[in-house]
Amino acid sequence: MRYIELNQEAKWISEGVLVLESYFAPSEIVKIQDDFNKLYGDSADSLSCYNGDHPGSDSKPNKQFEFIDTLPFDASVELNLFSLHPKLISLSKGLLGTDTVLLYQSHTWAKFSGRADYNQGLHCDFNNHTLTVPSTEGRGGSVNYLIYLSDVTEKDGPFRYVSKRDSNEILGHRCLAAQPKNYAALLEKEKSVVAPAGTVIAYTLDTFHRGTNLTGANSYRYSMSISYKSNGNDSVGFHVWQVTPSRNWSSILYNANPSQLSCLGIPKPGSQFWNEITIAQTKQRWPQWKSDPYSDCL
Ligand SMILES: O=C(O)CCC(=O)C(=O)O
Ligand SMILES: [Fe+2]
Repeated sequence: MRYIELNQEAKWISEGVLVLESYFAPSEIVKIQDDFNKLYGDSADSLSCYNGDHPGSDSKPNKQFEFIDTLPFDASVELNLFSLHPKLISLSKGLLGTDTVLLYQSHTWAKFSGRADYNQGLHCDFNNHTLTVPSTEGRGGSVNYLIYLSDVTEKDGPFRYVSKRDSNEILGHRCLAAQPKNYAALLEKEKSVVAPAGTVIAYTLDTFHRGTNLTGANSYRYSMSISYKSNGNDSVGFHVWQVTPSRNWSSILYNANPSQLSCLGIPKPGSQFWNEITIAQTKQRWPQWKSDPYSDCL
């Protein structure tokens, strides 16, 4: 089955970035935006929490990561299922070129003008996704998404990137860090993603990109950072979902379908893992989990 168009596939492989403008229609994100409003408001003044650390990271607290939350969210079922949206799963299958994909990162992120310095240097996102380096094989086995959940103009801190074609030309093939001598040339090639809410930016772990400052007087930017990988790609990871069993996983467990649950590592119906014992005990743990598709395959 083909999940993405051939021209999208070619662009993804040659450029390392695919921008899908308005991939989610306004009606598909209205509830998500409502949740962002409840979680973060449209100005940092309404918020009191200060976390300031990139979840899962050992870097020093950094204010640009202040308003980040990790799945599962203290929010609606819709937001909790958004990173498992069937359209995102099939896009991931297309980009990764495989039928079995895993969700390995899911964050909400709100930024507010004047609240922090969101300007980043051009970088590749691999050092907190793998202990080695991005794979050179085929499509690299993982995809990062930045999904805009508010309209992003040039004043709202747009994501900027340099296509792999351009960075390869400037830095040489497969360079993962720019040097002062070629940084200006790289910056000259960067493209800004000015796009409406619902836009999906897919990028590889070896693509140069950066966050930028919000320069509007009262700007805010809502986004989600989501990553998928091919099943079996053990060298890449970010969250270990089961490390937070006391958080509210039930809205996901009770509402996601088997295909969505499989992206969290829950074996699909028909898998050897499932038998009368494992189904009954999983049902005890999650009483409203819909076990029929699993029992039907025994
Ligand atoms: O938020 C953005 O536009 C990009 C952020 C980013 O690249 C990062 O934090 O690694
Ligand atoms: Fe990044």
